[in-house]
Amino acid sequence: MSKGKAISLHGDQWHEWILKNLARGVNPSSMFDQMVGGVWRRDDACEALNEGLQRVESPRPWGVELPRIDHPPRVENGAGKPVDVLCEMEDPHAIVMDGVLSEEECQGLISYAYEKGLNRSGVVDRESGERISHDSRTSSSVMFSRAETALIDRIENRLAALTNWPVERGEGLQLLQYEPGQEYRPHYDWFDLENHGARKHTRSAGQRVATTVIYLQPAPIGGATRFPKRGIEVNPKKGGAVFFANTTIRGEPDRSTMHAGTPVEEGTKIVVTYWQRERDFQRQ
Ligand SMILES: O=C(O)CCC(=O)C(=O)O
Repeated sequence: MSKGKAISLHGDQWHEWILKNLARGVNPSSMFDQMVGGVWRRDDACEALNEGLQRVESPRPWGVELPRIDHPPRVENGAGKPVDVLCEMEDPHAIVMDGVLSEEECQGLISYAYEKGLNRSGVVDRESGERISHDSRTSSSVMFSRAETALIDRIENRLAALTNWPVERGEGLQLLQYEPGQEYRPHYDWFDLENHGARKHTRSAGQRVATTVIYLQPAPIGGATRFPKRGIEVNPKKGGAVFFANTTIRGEPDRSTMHAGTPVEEGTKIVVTYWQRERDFQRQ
C-alpha cells in the first residue's frame, strides 16, 4: 500500500467516517476497536487513523508501537523462499506463517540444541521470580543467548525484520521438546505486574509484547498451539510459525492471548519460542 492510502482502503464510507469522527475529537483507540471489529486489519486501521489525524491537523500519539508483520512479509528464509502468511486473526492478533525457516535451518537448530543438552522446562514463580519446575509445563528445553551461533544470529535478525522490531529487544531463542503426554497448559506470555516475581522480569526491558513459536518438528499427532478462549488451534508445518501480539494497541496485557501447547499424542514435537520486549533486553 502506498503512503497516505490506508484511509481509503475500505471505500468512501469508512474514509468519511474516520475523518468526521477524528474532527469531532472522538478517541482514536475506540474508533480502532470499531474498525477492527469490522473489516479492518489491525495494522491498516492504525495507519488509516494516523493518516486521518494528519488530515484533520491533529497528529498525536494514541496507541503504542508494537511488533507487526507486513502484508505480505518482505522476508525470505535461508532457502531463499519468501515467508508466506497463511492466516491472520484478531482477538488475539495472531498470524500463522509458512516457511519462516528452511528445513536445513530447522535441523541446524535441533542439532545444536542436542549438542548443548536439554533440561526440564521451568515457569516463572509469581512471588520470587525464580524459574521453577511445575506440572503445567512438562517439556524439556534449552535457552540460547543472542547471536550464540551464526545460524541463531541470522534467524534472530530475520525475525526482527519480519516483525519490524529491533533485534536488541528480543530475548534469546528458547528451544522446547515435547514427548508423548508432555504439554504446556494454558498460560499467558505477558508478565502480570500485580505479581512481585513478574515485576522483577520487566524492570529493564519492559513487557513481553509479542511471541513467535516456530515449529522445527511438528508431532504427527497432537501438540498443536491452542488459544482456548477462542477455540482456535494451529499446527504449522516444519519451518512454519505462529506470531501473536501479547498486548493490545493500548499496551495492556491481552487476555485473549491465553495459549497452550496441547499434549503430544505421538512422536516428538520441537519448537523454538522467540519473545520480544518493549525495550532492549539483557539476560539477568
Ligand atoms: O509449544 C507450544 O505450542 C507453545 C509454546 C508456548 O506456549 C510458549 O513457549 O510460551
